[in-house]
Amino acid sequence: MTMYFADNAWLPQGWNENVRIEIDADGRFRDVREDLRRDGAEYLGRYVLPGMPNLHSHAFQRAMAGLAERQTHHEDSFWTWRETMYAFAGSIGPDALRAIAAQLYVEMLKAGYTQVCEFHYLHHRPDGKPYADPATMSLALIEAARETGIGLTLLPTLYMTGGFDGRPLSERQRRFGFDVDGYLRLLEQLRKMEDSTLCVGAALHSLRAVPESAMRTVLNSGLLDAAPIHIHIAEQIGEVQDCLTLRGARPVEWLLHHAPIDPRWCLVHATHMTQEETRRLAETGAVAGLCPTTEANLGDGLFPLRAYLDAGGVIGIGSDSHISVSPVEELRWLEYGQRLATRHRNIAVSDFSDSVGATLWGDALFGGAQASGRVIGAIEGDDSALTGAGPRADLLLLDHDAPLLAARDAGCLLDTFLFAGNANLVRHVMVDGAWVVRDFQHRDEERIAARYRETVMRLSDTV
Ligand code: NGQ
Ligand code: ZN
Repeated sequence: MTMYFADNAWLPQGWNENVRIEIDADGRFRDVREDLRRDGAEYLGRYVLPGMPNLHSHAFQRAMAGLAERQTHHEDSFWTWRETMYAFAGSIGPDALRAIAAQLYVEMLKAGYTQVCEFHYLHHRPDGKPYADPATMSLALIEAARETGIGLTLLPTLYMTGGFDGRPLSERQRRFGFDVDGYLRLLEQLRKMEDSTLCVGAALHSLRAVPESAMRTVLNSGLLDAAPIHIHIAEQIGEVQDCLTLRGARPVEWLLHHAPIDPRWCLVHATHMTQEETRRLAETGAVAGLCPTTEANLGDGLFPLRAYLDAGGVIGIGSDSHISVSPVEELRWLEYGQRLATRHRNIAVSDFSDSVGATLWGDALFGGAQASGRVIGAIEGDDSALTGAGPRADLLLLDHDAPLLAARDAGCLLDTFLFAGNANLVRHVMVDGAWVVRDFQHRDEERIAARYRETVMRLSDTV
């Protein structure tokens, strides 16, 4: 049992002063109370925040950041980027995946993400044949997460067709493909590995890649019960048009009609929605998984944030293609996109807070935790003293020595952090009760970076 003390901590109702945080030997919050004296507790610092969940990641794509920013066609688009991405994906085996993911997870932790949802579809060998153990690539991600200490929500992804018309997978897509039975066996195998830092959910790659009957079989399999279910949806206009043509409805509209959308679901992107879809999605309590830096990078479009928040919608953030790995940048882009489009300021505020930074950080914590499964996303005590299992102790400390944060009280701290924090302000990070980042350094960053360098050097020889 360790007792910590912070001058200010972000508790479920917002900032509180003089907070004592008790963490038990199992890495769980036991008791959290404000307005107390330090009384011999270990001093944490001035500003303690819950760790941020990253609700959408394709880890392997981190190693191609910067390799798709040159014109390949007169009208480069999401679809031409996807060809570059597929070519790159073809070079990644289990060792490379582990090395890339571990480096990425170190960067995530240093930026303040303490949980990552891996939307994982790189299942088989590049030629499409399964590995001897069909979970080989999933296991590489689990190992990478364990090495770095980040919490992982693994979302093995069902991918079956190359488009709404049910066409077979292209050659480059073949390694993503599973039939439903094989997929359910993989889920079952991985579910057995769950522990305090590993949660296994499920993902349907997209309506393009999963036929309706397969979707039903997975949803009715009884394997998912309370597990999170993620799906890519309505990211591109082309997808909306194809869905209208072949299924007679827009993607979000179709999904709301044909699947039991509820708070277990995370709809990734949900960029292109009518007002009606926006309101109806918000009413389900599902999470809209927003990935603003990737959506900007790929030219996707802008999510209808104000209308969705007005309807009570839940949001979270993901770094997706990892063109950027920073919750600060995701949330800043989310707000700036809206400002540029509407020519107004201070869009993401709520009845609870007029601060954009506090609203966005708080909303993304809540929705990110919901999309991650069993993570709480809050610093709070164990109400159920009977179970003895409080929320997992994940937190981060901002660098209170940074000149930028001088003369900032809690009221404008998150606004300063999100809008002006370009140099990283995340100084220490704890996951599951253990320090993984201390004074801006991850506990194993040199070894992991050396292995990453070697790996990508080798890849660049082969691609
Ligand atoms: C993915 N990424 O699965 O990695 C997708 C591209 C697709 C994003 N949508 C492939 N950002 O959607 O078909
Ligand atoms: Zn994605």
